[in-house]
Amino acid sequence: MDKMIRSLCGFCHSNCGIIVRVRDGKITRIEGDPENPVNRGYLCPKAQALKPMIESEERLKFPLKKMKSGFVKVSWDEALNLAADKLTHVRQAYGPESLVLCGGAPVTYVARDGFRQFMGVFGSPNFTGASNLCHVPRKVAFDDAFGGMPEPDLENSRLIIFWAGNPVNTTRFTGHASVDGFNRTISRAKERGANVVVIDPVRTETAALADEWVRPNIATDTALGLAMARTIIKENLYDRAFVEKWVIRFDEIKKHVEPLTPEWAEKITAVPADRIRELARLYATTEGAAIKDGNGLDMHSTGVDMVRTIVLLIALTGNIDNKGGNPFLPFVPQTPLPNVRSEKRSMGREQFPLFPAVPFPVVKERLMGEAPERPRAIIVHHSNPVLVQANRERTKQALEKLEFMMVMDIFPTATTELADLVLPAAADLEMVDYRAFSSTKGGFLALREKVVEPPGSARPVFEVEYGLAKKMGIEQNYPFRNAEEWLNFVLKPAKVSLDDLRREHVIYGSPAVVYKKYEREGFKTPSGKVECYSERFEKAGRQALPVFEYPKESPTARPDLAKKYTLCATTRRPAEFVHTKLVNLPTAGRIYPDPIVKLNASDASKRDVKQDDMVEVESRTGKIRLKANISEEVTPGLVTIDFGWGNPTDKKASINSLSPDDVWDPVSGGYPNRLFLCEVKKG
Ligand SMILES: Nc1nc2c(c(=O)[nH]1)N[C@H]1C(S)=C(S)[C@@H](COP(=O)(O)OP(=O)(O)OC[C@H]3O[C@@H](n4cnc5c(=O)[nH]c(N)nc54)[C@H](O)[C@@H]3O)O[C@H]1N2
Ligand SMILES: Nc1nc2c(c(=O)[nH]1)N[C@H]1C(S)=C(S)[C@@H](COP(=O)(O)OP(=O)(O)OC[C@H]3O[C@@H](n4cnc5c(=O)[nH]c(N)nc54)[C@H](O)[C@@H]3O)O[C@H]1N2
Ligand code: SF4
Ligand SMILES: [Mo]
Repeated sequence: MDKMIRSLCGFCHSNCGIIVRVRDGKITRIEGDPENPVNRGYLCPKAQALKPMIESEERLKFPLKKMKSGFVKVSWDEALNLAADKLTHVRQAYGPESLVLCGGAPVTYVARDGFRQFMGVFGSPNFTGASNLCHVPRKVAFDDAFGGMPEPDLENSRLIIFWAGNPVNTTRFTGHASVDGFNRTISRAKERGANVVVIDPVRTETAALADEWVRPNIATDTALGLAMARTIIKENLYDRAFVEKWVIRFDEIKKHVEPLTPEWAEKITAVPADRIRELARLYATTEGAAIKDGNGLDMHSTGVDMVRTIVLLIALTGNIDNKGGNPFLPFVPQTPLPNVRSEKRSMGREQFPLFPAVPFPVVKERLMGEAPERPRAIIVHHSNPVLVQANRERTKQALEKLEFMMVMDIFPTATTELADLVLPAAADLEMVDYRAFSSTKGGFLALREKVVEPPGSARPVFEVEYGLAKKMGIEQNYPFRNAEEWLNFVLKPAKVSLDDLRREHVIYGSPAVVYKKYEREGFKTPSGKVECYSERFEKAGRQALPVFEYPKESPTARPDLAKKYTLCATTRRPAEFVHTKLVNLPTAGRIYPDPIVKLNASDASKRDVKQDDMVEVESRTGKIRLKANISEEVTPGLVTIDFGWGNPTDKKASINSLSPDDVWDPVSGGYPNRLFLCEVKKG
C-alpha cells in the first residue's frame, strides 16, 4: 500500500501543495494537493521533474574535497574538520567579516535560511547572492517610499497592470502571496470585467492573454511612468484627498514631472503619446487598480528608478493599501536569522547605503582588485553564482582568488567545480521545511514534509552548519541543531510548532486583510507618510525623485559599441525549468533540448539566418552558440536569449557569458542581464 504524504514543491517561490505517494521508501507518484490554498490542486509542468530530481544519478552523494588530481570523496568528519580549520584561520588572519555567504533565490525557506545563523555566530554581516538581480532592487524602492512591500490585490482589482513580468510562463507567486496560476487569475479578472494590461518590450505569454499590450523600448519605463504621472497630475486625476494628507512634497513632484510630456516620452519609449495618456487615465480613474511588478525591472543599470516611477504612480492614485490596489497583506511573524547585520557594517555599505545586503559586484570587484578588505572565504548555499551573475568568465576568475570556497548543492554545477569543498545537501522532500504565505484571507503556513531519505550521505543544511559551528567551538548559543529545531525556533513568534503543522499541514496564523491601515497607524517611513520624494536617495547621491537615463549598455548611451553590436539582447526564461535548475533532467531536456535565441524575421533575413540554424552570438564579454528561432514575439533590433544552461551536467551555452559586469545599477548593484548589446552571425 502506498503512503500518502502532503508536502510542497520547492522548485520556485510558489511552493505549491503536493501529495506524494511513497512505497518502500520510494516515490511512486506526485500530484497537486486540492486542499492547498496556494495551488488548489494545480501543478505546473515543472513539477514533473520532482521525482527525477530526487532520483537522479547525477546527485551529489558524498562530501568532495579538491585535490591537485581532482575531487576526492571524504567523510563528513574530514569535510567539517577541513572547513573548520580554513574558516578559523581566515577569521584569525583577516577578521570575521572576510567570510561571505552567497545565497540564491529564496525559493524555499531552507534556501533562505541555510548558513545564516552560522554567519551570525561566526560574526560576519556579509550576505551576498542573487539579491542584486531579483526582487530586492524592487523592495528597496517600495520600502523607501511606503515603508514596506505591498502585493497586488489580484482577486479584487478592476485593473491589473503586469509591469515587466511574464508570470503566466514563470511564476504563481508575487512577493509572498499565493496565486493559483496567473492564467486562471487573468481569466477570473476578465470574467468580472476587470482590465488586464501588460507592459513589456516582448510579446509574452502574459501579453497574449491581456486586453492591452503596451510595448515600450526596453528599459525606458521611467520615461513612460513619469509621463503617466504628469498626465495624472495635469488632468487632475490624482487622488487629491490621499495625496494632500499622505504624500510628502507633492509640489516638488509636480514641478519634477511638469516638463516630462507624453510627447517627450514617445521619443524615448516608442509608445505613442496618446496611448500614454490613455493608460494614465485608465490607471488613475479605475477604483482599485493593481500593479504587479516583475523581475524585468531588476536587471537593468537603471532598474531602481524604473521601480521608483511605478511607486510614484501608485502613490499619486492612492492605490496603496486599498482594496483592489496594492495592499500590505497579512503575513505570519517569524524569527529573522541572524541579528548580527544590524550591529556591524557590511561590505560595500558606503557604496550601496540603501541596499540591505552586499550586492554581488562588491564581492567580485574587491576580489578582482585584491582590495585589503576583501572576502577571503565564501560559503555558497543553494546558489549558482557562476551562471547567474553577469560575465561568467570574470565571475569564475574572481571566485578563484578566494582562499577557501565551500559550496553546498544537490548537483555538480559550474560553481561547485571551483570549490575547495563540495557538500552534498538533502533536497526538498528529503528534510522538513515550511513556507509562509500572505493572502487577503490571512497569512498562513504550510509544511514541506520530509518524504524520502537523502541519497548517499547527503545531509540537511542545518545539521551541517551546526556541526561546523561545533567543530569550531562556537556552537554555544546556536538556537537549533537540525531542521526540526530550526522550524520550531523560527516559528516561535507565530506560536506554531512542527507538531501543529504535522497535524494540520496548513495553518492560518494571522487574521484577514485590513485595508487602509495607514489611517490608524501611518506608513512605516520616518515621516509616517509616503516618501516618493526621498531624502535617503538624495543623501546617497541619487536624485530625490526618479529620473530617466538611458541604460549604460544601450545603443543611445554607447553608439560606439552599437556600431559593432547592432542588436539589443534580453533574457527569456523557458517554462520548463527554473534558472539553472532541472536543465539536466530528462523531463526538461526532452521538451527543451537546446538554448535558443529569438530574433525578428527582418533581423534574421539581414543575416541570412533561417529557422533552427546554429548561430554565433557575440557581445563585448564573450561569444556563444545558440539555435535561432525566428519569432514575431520580438521587434526588430531586439533578441531574447534563454537563461538556464551552462552547468557541467548540460554543457550548453550560458547567456551570462555575454552579459557585461562593468556596469550596474548604482543603488542595487543589479547587472544589465536584461539588456546588453550583441551581434548575431550565422555559423
Ligand atoms: N541573464 C540572466 N541572469 C539571471 C536571470 C535572468 O533572468 N537572466 N535571473 C536572475 C534571477 S531572477 C535569479 S533569482 C537568479 C537565480 O540565482 P540562483 O538562485 O543562484 O540560481 P539557481 O540556478 O536557482 O541555483 C540554485 C542552485 O541551488 C541548487 N539546489 C537546488 N535544490 C537545493 C537544495 O535543496 N539544497 C541546496 N543546497 N542546493 C539546492 C541547484 O542545484 C542550483 O545549483 O538568477 C539571476 N540571473
Ligand atoms: N519557468 C520558470 N519559472 C520561474 C523562474 C524561472 O527561471 N523559470 N524563476 C522564478 C524567479 S526567481 C523569478 S524572479 C520569477 C520571475 O517572474 P517574473 O517577475 O514574471 O519575470 P519574468 O517571467 O522573467 O518576465 C520578465 C519580463 O520582463 C520583461 N522585461 C525585460 N526588461 C524590461 C523592461 O525594461 N521593461 C519592461 N516593461 N519589461 C521588461 C521581459 O521581456 C519579460 O517578459 O519567476 C520564477 N519562476
Ligand atoms: S509553480 Fe510549478 S515549479 Fe513552482 S512550486 Fe508550483 S508546481 Fe512547483
Ligand atoms: Mo528571481
